[in-house]
Amino acid sequence: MRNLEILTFPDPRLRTKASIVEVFDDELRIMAENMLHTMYTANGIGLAATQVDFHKRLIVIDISENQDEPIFIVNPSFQILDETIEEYKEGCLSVPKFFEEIYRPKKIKLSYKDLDGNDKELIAEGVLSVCIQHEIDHLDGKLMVDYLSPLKRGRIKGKLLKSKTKPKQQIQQRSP
Ligand code: GNR
Ligand code: NI
Repeated sequence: MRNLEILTFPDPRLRTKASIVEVFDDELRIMAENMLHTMYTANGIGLAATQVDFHKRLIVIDISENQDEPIFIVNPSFQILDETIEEYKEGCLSVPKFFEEIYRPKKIKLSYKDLDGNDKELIAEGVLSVCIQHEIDHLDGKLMVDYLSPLKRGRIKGKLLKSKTKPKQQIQQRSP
């Protein structure tokens, strides 16, 4: 399995709108397995194909403690079952080290296809609901930071750009 590079904000490729998966072949399954491996290595609970520069509507999620309950989601869409807005302190592997309160509807019904093209549905609330909505946003080129004020978003952008252009300095600073 390959560990894929995760794009970070403000990389413009994160703004790409992913296209519908039409062919359910080995290429798709291999990409899904590589994404799962990449997500587990990064200790994430979800990963959208957009984040690894693959612009198809494919998501992997695993909210289990032991990284042993992966869900592979293709061509997702959802319906809101409970419009109550809940806040959750979200993180994103494409916005590393920042955690912000984001507000989303509480309960959803997700319709999707599995890796073999079979139709599936699931009802989600809590962290699973948050994660699904967060990942579908990625497929539409939308990021967690888009829900923040321009000021906050600008600060995060500045800090991430700085940490990217000065990698050596950053490593030296972290060494004892
Ligand atoms: O690993 C992740 N954790 C997380 C925590 C709260 C809300 C959403 C997430 S998703 C994130 C991984 C990621 O960036 N997925 O796109
Ligand atoms: Ni994310």
